[in-house]
Amino acid sequence: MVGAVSGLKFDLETYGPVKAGEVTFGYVNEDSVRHSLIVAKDDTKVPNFRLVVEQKGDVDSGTVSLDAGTYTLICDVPGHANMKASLVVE
Ligand SMILES: [Cu+2]
Repeated sequence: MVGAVSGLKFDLETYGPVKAGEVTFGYVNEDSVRHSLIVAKDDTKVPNFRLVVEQKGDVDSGTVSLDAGTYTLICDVPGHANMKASLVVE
C-alpha cells in the first residue's frame, strides 16, 4: 500500500522489494488534495497504469506487470514534480 501524505510526498522513499510479475498497488490519500500514481523505469512510463485518489480517504488500486528492476513512482499532478519514490522489483 502506497500512501500520499501532506507535503506532496509519498509515505515512504522506497517500496519493496516485491516479486516480479503481476504487482498490485493500493493507493490511499492521506492528504487534502488530489494525487496520482504512475510507474516509470528509466524515464519511460509503464503504459496503461495510473491510479488517482481525489480526496482524503480515497483509495484506488490496480495491477500491472513489472519485470525485475528499480522503478520510480511518480505523481503527475501539476506542481507535484517532487513527489517521487523508488520501487524495487526482484
Ligand atoms: Cu501528488
